[in-house]
Order: sequence, then C-alpha cells, then structure tokens
Amino acid sequence: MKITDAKVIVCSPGRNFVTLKIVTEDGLTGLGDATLNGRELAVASYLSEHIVPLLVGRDARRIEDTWHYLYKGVYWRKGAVTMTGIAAVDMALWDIAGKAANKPVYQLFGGASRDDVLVYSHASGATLEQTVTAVAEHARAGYRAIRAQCAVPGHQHSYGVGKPGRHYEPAERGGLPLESTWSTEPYLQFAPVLFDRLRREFGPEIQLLHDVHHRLRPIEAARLGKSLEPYHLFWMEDPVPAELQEGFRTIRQHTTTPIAVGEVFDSIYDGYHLIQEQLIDYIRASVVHAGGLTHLRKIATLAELYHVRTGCHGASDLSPVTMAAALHFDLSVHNFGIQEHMGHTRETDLVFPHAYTFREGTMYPGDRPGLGVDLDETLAASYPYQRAYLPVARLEDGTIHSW
Ligand code: EZ4
Ligand code: CO
Repeated sequence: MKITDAKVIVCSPGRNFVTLKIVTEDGLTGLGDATLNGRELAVASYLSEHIVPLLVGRDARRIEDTWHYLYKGVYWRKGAVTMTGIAAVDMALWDIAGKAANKPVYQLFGGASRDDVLVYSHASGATLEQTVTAVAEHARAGYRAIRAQCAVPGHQHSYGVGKPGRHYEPAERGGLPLESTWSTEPYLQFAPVLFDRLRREFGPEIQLLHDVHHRLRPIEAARLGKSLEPYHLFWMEDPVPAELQEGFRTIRQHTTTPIAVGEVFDSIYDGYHLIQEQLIDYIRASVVHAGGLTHLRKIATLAELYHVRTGCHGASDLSPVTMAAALHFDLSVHNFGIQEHMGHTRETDLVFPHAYTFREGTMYPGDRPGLGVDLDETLAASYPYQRAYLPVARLEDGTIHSW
C-alpha cells in the first residue's frame, strides 16, 4: 500500500494547529497532529521540506520501519521539532492501518483493557472563591478528577489560570510573549490553603490534581508535597524541571504526594531514570511530542514494569487528532492512570469532527475505523495561522525563571 501524497495543513480555529495528511494509492487517508505550541511553523517546515519527500512511495503498512527510518536515518536524533514531526507521520500511519483493517486503532493494540478512560479537567480562578466555583462547575459537568490552579494572592498572570468567561489558552496571539512574575515563597504558603479549602468544600472522593509547571527546586517541591499530604492529591505535576532527573530523588525522599512528569519529554531518554528508579508515579509524555503511538507504547511498557502509570498531556494545544490517538492508547495500555482533557473551542471541534465522546467523567475513542477524526480542509483554510507565544516567567529581580 504505497503512500502517494502527504501534505501539511496549518490552521488557527481559535489557536494554531499543524496537521499532516497522508494519502495512499488505495485512496485511504490518515491524519497526524504536528502542533508544537509557540513553534508551529518549525515543525510544518520540517515536515514539508524534509519528511514529505521521504514518504511518497513508501509502504504505509511499514509503521515500525518508518519510525526508525525517520528517527535514526536523520542522524540528528531527538528534539521537540524532530519528534513532533515523527509523531505526526506515526499517527497518520496508524490511522491508515486502522482504516485498512476496518478497525478502531485500539483494536490493533490488543484491544481494550478497560471500558472507558478516566479524564481530568482544568478548573482555575483568580481568587480562592472563583477557584471553588470553577471546581464546582466541573464537578457538576460530571468530572470526577479536576486539576485546580489559583492565582497566588497579590500576583498577576499566574500561569495555568484562565481569564474569566474565556476558553483557557496558555499561548497569546499577536505581539511578544507575556512576561509574568513568579515568587516561590507566597506560592508555597498559599497552595495548602487552596487544597484545604477544596477538600473541605468537596469532600474526600473527588480526585484533585495540581500542576506546578516546573517552577520549583527539589527541596521546595519536597516541602510542597509534604504540605499537600493531608489533602491526598491524585498527583503533583511537574514539580521541578526534569532535565536533571536526579532532582526527583530529593522530592521522593520527603513526601508521599504522588508525582507526575513528562509533558515536555520528547522520548524515553528524557525519563527512563525516573521510571526505573520509581521516582515518579505517572508519566505524562504525549503522543504528539514523544514520537507518536509507536514510541509512547514502548514508554508505557517500560513504565508498566516499574509500577508507573500513564497520564497523557491533553491540553488544548494538542489537536483533536492527538486527543483521539491518546484515547486509543489509554483504552488499550494496561498501566493507564488518567488522561488530561482540557477540551477545545467550538471552532476547533468543527474543523476536526471526531468520534470520541465524553460521559460522566470518562471518555471513549469511538469505534470508527482508524483514529476517528476528520479535518474539514475548507473550514480550516478560513482560519489562517497567527503567531502566538507562551508566556515567560521572571523572578521579582527580573531573572528569567525556569519552568
Ligand atoms: O502548559 O500545553 O498540563 N498542562 C499544561 C499545559 C501546558 C501547555 C503548553 O503548551 O501544563 O497547559
Ligand atoms: Co502541565
């Protein structure tokens, strides 16, 4: 089954998305997400200039071989741009494989390990009261697991906190990156106050999660984890930057608060110490940024050996194609933990009609052959690309902060 065409589609229905579409000689098409928030056109050009010419004429059924051809054949391995490009090809080929077999992709992965996929949503507020209201709204919408973020009192622009009445979007279009100020001590004092209130308000059953966005150093993260123990979080996410995997040992020695990390990982090589030394509880690598379904399934297999479960990144900058691919992965892997579900704007959902569904705090990928997502190219063309940047954090004295 030869690949006859591949093209890159860039659109911006509320935010930017890059999509690869592969066509075979049998007329089958496959979609792959190639969106790298804030650096979208780098991946679009990596694909169209360098990868597409390698795809035409290849056998679409040789998914594993194509992965290694693109990963090892390039000589320059890894990196977010390369791995996102490879992921897009990989997703599109699994989509085609499912359509060729007339089966949903999870059936090609050994079938379902569970009936549905537990997801968590995002609730945030500029004040404690607003955050309580947001959590209540998400609980009413059926979510059983909710990530709660609240602006630290006296601080503007806390990352991860949405603007009221607007679909939360971390990247800002137009202009240069927003610069916000980060102060560790007020944050460390406020976080337990927030979760104490949420537990008293919502009781012991609801699963609460929190994202630290790589803002702390190991001993600070250890203090945070300890201070949150009474509120038994589902996880504390990205407590420290993970370039230094050893940093997690300090956190682990001090706290039983479960740790999740990995949304910025591009491959297993960013996290294998964390997994093999059991320094984390959840690996958050995503289909789109960690080399596609082929590579993410290998990460999950290693994690399974070490009691580490999956918790895929699922923010709005991962397109509905990644969301669908993640749900096929989540339904099938044995050591699934939870799936992030931030949701997309209505414009985005219309550009990417999809088979996956939400019900009572869980999601299901649907049983359409392949991934179960389409792309309305005419509608997509009506939303041209607009440059957007993620914000940058500085300390009070102006130093660029790590996150
Ligand atoms: O900051 O997807 O857990 N979710 C997150 C996200 C990420 C964005 C970055 O593009 O941390 O909001
Ligand atoms: Co995160």
